[in-house]
Amino acid sequence: MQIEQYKIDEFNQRHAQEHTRRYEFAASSLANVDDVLQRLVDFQIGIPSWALGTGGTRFGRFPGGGEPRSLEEKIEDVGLLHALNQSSGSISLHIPWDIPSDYKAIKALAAQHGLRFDAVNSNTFQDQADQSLSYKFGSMQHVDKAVRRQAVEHNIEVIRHGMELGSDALTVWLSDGSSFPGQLSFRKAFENTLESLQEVYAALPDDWKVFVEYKAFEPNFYSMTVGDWGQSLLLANKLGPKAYTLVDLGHHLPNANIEQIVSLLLMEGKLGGFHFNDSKYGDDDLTTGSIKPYQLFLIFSSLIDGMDARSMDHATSLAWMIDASHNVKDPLEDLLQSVEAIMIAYTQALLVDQQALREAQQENDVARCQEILQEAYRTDVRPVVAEARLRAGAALRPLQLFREVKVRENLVKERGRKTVATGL
Ligand code: RM4
Ligand code: MN
Ligand code: MN
Repeated sequence: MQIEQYKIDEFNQRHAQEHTRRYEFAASSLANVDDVLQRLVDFQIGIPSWALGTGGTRFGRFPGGGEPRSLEEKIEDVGLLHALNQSSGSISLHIPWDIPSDYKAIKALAAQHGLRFDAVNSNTFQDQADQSLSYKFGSMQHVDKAVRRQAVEHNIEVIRHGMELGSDALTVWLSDGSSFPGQLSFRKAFENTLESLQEVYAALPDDWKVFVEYKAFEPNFYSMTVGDWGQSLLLANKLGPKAYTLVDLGHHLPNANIEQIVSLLLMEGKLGGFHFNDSKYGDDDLTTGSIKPYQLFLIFSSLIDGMDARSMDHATSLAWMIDASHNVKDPLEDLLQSVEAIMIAYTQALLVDQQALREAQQENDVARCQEILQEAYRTDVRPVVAEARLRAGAALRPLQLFREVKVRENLVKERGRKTVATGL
């Protein structure tokens, strides 16, 4: 299915009057609205190929129908999102779930939808049917060198696929760790992991980055070998200038101060990318901004402060990606909501008067500091985000148009009710 531009324009026409009224009001209190709008148009979020179908929990899975059956259909789905919001301009692939059979054709299809390939992900947290050695007791940390070698070779193969598609980063998330005290030597596990990552690092093309993603728990519940940002940063520093830490919002222990973490990673020049999602308890992989929107805003505020301090381009210096799992919502609707929440938080963070904040900090004016942040957070920027979409040729209200043109119904008709996407 494709959404023709005239349908988007027609929809926008119908909502133009109301939008203009709301936008003019919002814009009247913004000093630099054109700059904000341009930043929003430029800001693109990577969509995870593994989250285009229904996820599930260990108790069950409730497929919704019309899920993408192939990499081509996954690209088509991201193309639909991008047509609706013009903010989902890339797709992040997971190997071996998404092995391309014809690179040229896949690249052409992505280009046709205005998409590029974001970081490619390796998978050594599952055993594949044709795999000779098991990852039951870890991959890069494994006590057996042959298992580690297999994990390294897989990562090098992932880099090769990525190179063919024009990606320029590899994300490594390891489920390695232990579930019981005494099961492994923390030091040995870390050293083995470092050695394996060094072998992968040696195979990285010059203009590539490797992102080391950390996670505090699950599937191992006593220790995770890359369990927090300290361990990831340690690895990234030892690996070299092409290695960075990747922050997944759901991978922290409860109440972790993520805005402080990103601030220090940026200070060290070692923040590489992001996996957006939201959670109440653990790695819940819920819609971004659905549970803790204020935290999301604070993270963005910290990011902007840190990026500006190093003169980093907001849109291109970090890899902005979503990592989610959809159990009760339509995956595409959920992703539209996540992108919207990210754009809102980014816009609000752009409104923070950083200069005034620094001054208030210098004077230890705690109340004023809070006022400055909350002034921005409590601004309704939705019309500004909508205006940026309008200027980019997208829909004023992506989710509403998604329903009006019956995207899901059409996908079910085309693909069937009982399709299962590879991925989570
Ligand atoms: C993990 C982690 C990784 C993702 C897998 C599927 O929890 O977040 O980023 O690749 O899930
Ligand atoms: Mn992740
Ligand atoms: Mn995760």
